[in-house]
Amino acid sequence: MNVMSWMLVVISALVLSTAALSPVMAANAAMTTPAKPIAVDIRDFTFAPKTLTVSAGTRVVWTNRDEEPHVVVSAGNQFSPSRALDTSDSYAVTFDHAGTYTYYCAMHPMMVGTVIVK
Ligand SMILES: [Cu+2]
Repeated sequence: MNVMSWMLVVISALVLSTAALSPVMAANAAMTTPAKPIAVDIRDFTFAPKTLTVSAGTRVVWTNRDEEPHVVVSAGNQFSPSRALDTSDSYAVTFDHAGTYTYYCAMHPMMVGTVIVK
């Protein structure tokens, strides 16, 4: 085996091993550390923030800061509705799948919010 053909063997071995490793590397890159819960306040008859963008797997926690009860309801029935939340009550949903989740308050349907899951 001369030097040139030996070089070709080394190069093709490198290319093959890189190709074999890349799916593993892609999988590692896609893995994210568990996200911390994200808070949405219900205050003055609005959801704050009104639109929230989170990564998949994030837990979103709504807390009612008003004196009036509120109910968090998914517009497309994509997650279970909360019970009536009294002052300081919380409701949490973990969003495992990418998508756009619009929700509203069952008692005040003009109160609308959106969770965008990437
Ligand atoms: Cu309400």
